[in-house]
Amino acid sequence: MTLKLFAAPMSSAVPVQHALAELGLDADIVQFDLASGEQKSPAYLAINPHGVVPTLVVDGTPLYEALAILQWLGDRHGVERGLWPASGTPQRLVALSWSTWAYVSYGALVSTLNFAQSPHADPRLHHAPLAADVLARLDAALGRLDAQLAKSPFLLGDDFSLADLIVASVVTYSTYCGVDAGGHANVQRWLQAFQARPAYRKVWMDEEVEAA
Ligand SMILES: N[C@@H](CCC(=O)N[C@@H](CS)C(=O)NCC(=O)O)C(=O)O
Repeated sequence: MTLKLFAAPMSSAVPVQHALAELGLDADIVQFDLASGEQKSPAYLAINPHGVVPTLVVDGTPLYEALAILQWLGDRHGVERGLWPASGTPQRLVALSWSTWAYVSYGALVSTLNFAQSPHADPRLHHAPLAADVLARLDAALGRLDAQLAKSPFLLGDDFSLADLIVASVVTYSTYCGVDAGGHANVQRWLQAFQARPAYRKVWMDEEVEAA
């Protein structure tokens, strides 16, 4: 199987690079400079019509949307490595529920927060009451995640899985957007375990070197 990943520094492609490293998979990685607009070239739009990264090309077929890529990596390569639950198990349902929650439900709130207050968003869209309301909703969401993590060290039990990678990647990103996870002790403990993983440290250290 050949894998080619279109990525960019400090982007939604980094969790995919982290997952590839956790799985020990080799991929040909093409790093775009998003500021130069390479992702809008006709050649790339023929691969991903949305003109964004990441795209993972699997034996010539493009797969896009970070969540879809990560869930596919779990299905195709994670089960045999003990990093994703087998199809038909209750744990698979837990993995799909939390990973989709992170990108879709929690992620929608983070996007709204960015529109409402991010220095990178159009200031005409800024809205302090909306930002405050969304921050309260995000805090409540983290409270529910905290309750799940009170039951076991990781989302699926005693061992780290790609479900943790997916959810913790989104939660870590949200902390860079202004979400304070400090009031949630189980989330804190779990984020520290996630960020201490050698594959996480390697991928992010490479990112920092590239961005410097
Ligand atoms: N929902 C998409 C979001 C992809 C996305 O917006 N990627 C950004 C980088 S984080 C991008 O490529 N931006 C370039 C652009 O919009 O031109 C996913 O999860 O894959």
